[in-house]
Amino acid sequence: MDEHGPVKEKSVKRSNPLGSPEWSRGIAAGMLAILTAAAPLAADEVSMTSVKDNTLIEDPSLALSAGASSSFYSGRVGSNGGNTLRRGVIAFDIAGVVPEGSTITAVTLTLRCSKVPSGSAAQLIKLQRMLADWGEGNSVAFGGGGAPATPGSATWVNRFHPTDPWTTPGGDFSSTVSGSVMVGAVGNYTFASTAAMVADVQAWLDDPANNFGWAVIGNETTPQQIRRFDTHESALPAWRPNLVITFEPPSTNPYDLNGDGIVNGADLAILLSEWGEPGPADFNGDGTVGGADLTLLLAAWGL
Ligand SMILES: [Ca+2]
Ligand SMILES: [Ca+2]
Ligand SMILES: [Ca+2]
Repeated sequence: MDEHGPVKEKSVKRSNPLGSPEWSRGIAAGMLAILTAAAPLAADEVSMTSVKDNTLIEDPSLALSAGASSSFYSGRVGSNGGNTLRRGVIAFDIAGVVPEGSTITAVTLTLRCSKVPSGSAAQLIKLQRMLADWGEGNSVAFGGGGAPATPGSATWVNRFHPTDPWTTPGGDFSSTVSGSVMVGAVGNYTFASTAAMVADVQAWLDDPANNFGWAVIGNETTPQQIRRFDTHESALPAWRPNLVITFEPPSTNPYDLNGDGIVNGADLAILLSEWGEPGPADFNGDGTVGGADLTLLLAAWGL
């Protein structure tokens, strides 16, 4: 296309095969309308278990934890435990697994319920995004009562025992419920993907420093409706929490100017908007966007 060789800016404009910039944009808009049904993007899927999980234990000592246990609890215990609350906390290393710049399209979380109080009907279990960091520590408890908190463990009052308190005892988490599932008998339960869960995971990918995971909240009103779930310390890998993420990886095609996974009218519109000027569409690096760059983009059309 660039058979005219090096040209001055004025000549570049004259060589624009699509006419004036205004007319070009009109063509681009028309092409956009025609080409909106782009080829589907390739989706990838990864699964991972939690990197940390723990139980926040409401108790008089306020210094109990269970970060290294094979279970966490959600709900209110019975009178033997003083009718106190338990809240699960769970986090995943998203940025270590999903490529930076990806677009998350679906998220499901499967937890295995391992114990149910006798006579308890199915209970709603909710995910709510944690707003502050917290520690797993090394406390091992063999029941819902917890064990003395080791340094760095999350407790009811501290994010990291014994020095860093939550803003609100019981944990700092969003009031928005990102996802939920009814949990009845022992078995696997999957939180179906929601827009809020997708938004949470996208935010954790884009800003790992603010990835604190979810609180797993059970029935906090009625005692003895509590649920026990397996953690990543569970002996059986199949019982560990399993987060499945579907995502579109970032485009590696330089002609895909808007990064949506395909070269089409939207990218042409960007190129035309930069016509005669420097810009990302200056594919051949000669300083301005022109006919040679248009040829390169058209050669990559649909890819
Ligand atoms: Ca744990
Ligand atoms: Ca594109
Ligand atoms: Ca160029």
